[in-house]
Order: sequence, then structure tokens, then C-alpha cells
Amino acid sequence: MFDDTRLASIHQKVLDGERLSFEDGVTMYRSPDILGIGHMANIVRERINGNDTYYNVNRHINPTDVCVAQCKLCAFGKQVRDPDGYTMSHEQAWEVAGKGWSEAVTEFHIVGGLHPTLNLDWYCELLRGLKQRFPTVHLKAFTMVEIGYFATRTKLTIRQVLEKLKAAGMDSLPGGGAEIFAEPVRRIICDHKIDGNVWIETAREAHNLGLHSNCTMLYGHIESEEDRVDHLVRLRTLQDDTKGFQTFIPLAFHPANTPLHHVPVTSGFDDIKNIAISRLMLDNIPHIKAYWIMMTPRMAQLAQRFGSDDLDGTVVEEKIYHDAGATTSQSLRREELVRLIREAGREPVERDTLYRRVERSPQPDTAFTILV
Ligand code: V47
Repeated sequence: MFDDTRLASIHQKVLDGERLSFEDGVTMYRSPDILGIGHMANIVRERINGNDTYYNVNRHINPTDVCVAQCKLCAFGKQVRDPDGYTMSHEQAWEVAGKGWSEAVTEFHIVGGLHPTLNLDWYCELLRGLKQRFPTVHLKAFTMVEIGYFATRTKLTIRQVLEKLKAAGMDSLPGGGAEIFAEPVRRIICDHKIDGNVWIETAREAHNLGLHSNCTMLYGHIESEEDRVDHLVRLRTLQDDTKGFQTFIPLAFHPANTPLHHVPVTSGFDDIKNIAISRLMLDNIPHIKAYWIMMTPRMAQLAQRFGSDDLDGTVVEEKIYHDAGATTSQSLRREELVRLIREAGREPVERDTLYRRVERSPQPDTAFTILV
């Protein structure tokens, strides 16, 4: 059945619902049998999520691109004195949140650079102001890296920082900043970020406080196949303990305008394999997101048959990938997401950030109800 006979024993494990090993992960990354791997990933995808593909109506807000980290992987962060850098005032951020806003939006995705002078109270006030103005919108805010940085700057513990942000309105956390946990690679691509262990322990604290989060892996730079599998296994181990991750998002490295601009862009083959292999390795994370901004809508659509069950959302204004050369549009309308999903033979399900179904009234872009 498989072009690559090494996949036969992995297939048996998948049919038996048995956990795949580190070696299985490496074998799949080294295999060219994309159809075999995709077939197995589709079995798991349909076992967990049936025929549903999720999407949401969201808006990204990046309050500042000023960043002390200066990671080699990034084209978004600007140095403090860079005249191209920006930092929004609270009023500007609240205004951006409201631009084109209608009651249709169910999520604000809020991340930014590691700003050297904005303090934690500034971020709490940002969240409080958003909650006050948009009380029905879920605030998915701040990567584990930002949380770690706030803790270092305030000399509070990570738990105390999370408690303060939660009290101010933070509802969950996005999955960014995980990059690759393997230390030798992490030291090269993002030297000044929290290390992999701190990322994991920050996620653990968030989950222990009842906050869900997502998780990511940045691939297609200088990491090895073993580094990728190591990353997935570390996430899987934490998830066994906390069950706090909702979605895993494999993120393809975009080299343009970064210090690593000489690295070739990932192939469609690798992008699809990362979706499928993550679905197979992360047996305890319910959703695998094909982030269309990063993959292009056409690849994200294909991914719905290779292990993914989520396309992310309308996004509205994306900066991190577009600064790094992404040629996708900055937003998609709900009807376009629905069409992509239907064309893939899947059932579109609008969700909120916590994967509860969103029911719309016949009047588009107005009232919605979240079905628990
Ligand atoms: O943490 C930065 C990555 C992430 C580049 O949780 C780059 O729902 C490629 O985490 N090329 C931010 N990647 C995006 C992110 C995310 C996106 C969508 C949904 C969710 C979610 C999370 O983007 C960063 C970093 O890993 N990144 N620069 C680059 N040049």
C-alpha cells in the first residue's frame, strides 16, 4: 500500500491508536511518501475532528514592533532607535481594534515586540480598554516569550504576570515564540528569547491558571529533522500533563528581510509534510491549524486532506509574515474561508477561540451566539 515500506509499521500503530515514537517521527520526515503520510494523518484527523474544518472571525493587533530581541528569524522587530519602528498609544490600539469592527469579530490576536520601556501596567490597561469597548471579543494575547520578558522586567514571577494579565482581561495565549526548542539552533535563530524549557514552563503556568494556549514550531531554517521531532515530543509531553494546548500551528520560515535571507523558502512538499507529521505525532492536541497567511490559501486548503482541521481566520491586518515577504493578502472574508473549506469537501464550522461553535443570525456580520 505504501511507496515507502518503512511506513507500514507506523501505519499499524496509527490503526491501533498507539503513540508514535521519536524514531517514527524522524522516519516520516525522511520519507518522500507524502501520500502515505497524508493518508495516515487523515485517519487521525477524521478520528478526532470528523469532517469539520474550523475557522474564526478575528483581527490581529500588533501594538508595537520595537523589540530588544533582534532575532535572526524575524523581519518584524525594529531596534529602539529605528525611525521605521512604531508603538501605538492605547487610544491608537483601541482605534485599530475597532477599524472595520463589527459584532462579527470574536477574537483579537494581540502580539508585539519586546519593548524596553512599556511596563506591565501599560499592557494591563491596553487589555482593560479593549474589554471595556469590545466586551464580547476574546483576547488571545501575548506569547510565552512576551510573558517571560514582562516577568524579567517587573521582577515578578511568571505566575504573577499571568495573574495580572488575566485579571485585566487576557482570555488565552497564542502559540508564538516557540520556534525550535533545540538549544544549538535556538541560540542561532533567536538568541535573546527565553529558552525552550522556560517556554514550556511558562505554558505550564498558564495552563495551570486555567488559561488555554496554542503552540507552534518554526521550521525550514537551519533545524534538523531530529530537532523538529524533539520539538513536537516536548509539546506532547507537556500536553499529557496539562491538556492546555488547543491547536498546534506549524510555521514555515519566511527568510525575506531577515538576517537569514539566504535560506531557501520551504517547498509545498515540506509544508504539507509538517501538517501531516504534526497531526500524527501530536496525538493529544485536538487541532492542527494550516495558517493560510503563512501557507497561502491554496496550500491551507490542500492541508485539510492531510491532517489539518483549521484554517485560522479573517486576520484583517497581518504584519509579521508580510514584513518577511509573504505575498498572501492580509485578510480573507468569511465567505472566502467557507468556500475554500467546502471545495475541500469539508464542513465549515465557525468557532470562537475556545472552539465553541458560533451561530450567526441570517444577517451577516452582525449578531452571533456562542454555543457551549
Ligand atoms: O513567534 C516570525 C514566527 C510567529 C517569521 O496562536 C516567522 O493562533 C516565519 O505565532 N518567518 C508569530 N515565521 C505567529 C504566530 C501565530 C500565527 C497565527 C496564529 C497563531 C495562534 C500564532 O511567527 C513568531 C515566529 O515563530 N515568525 N518571523 C519569519 N520571518
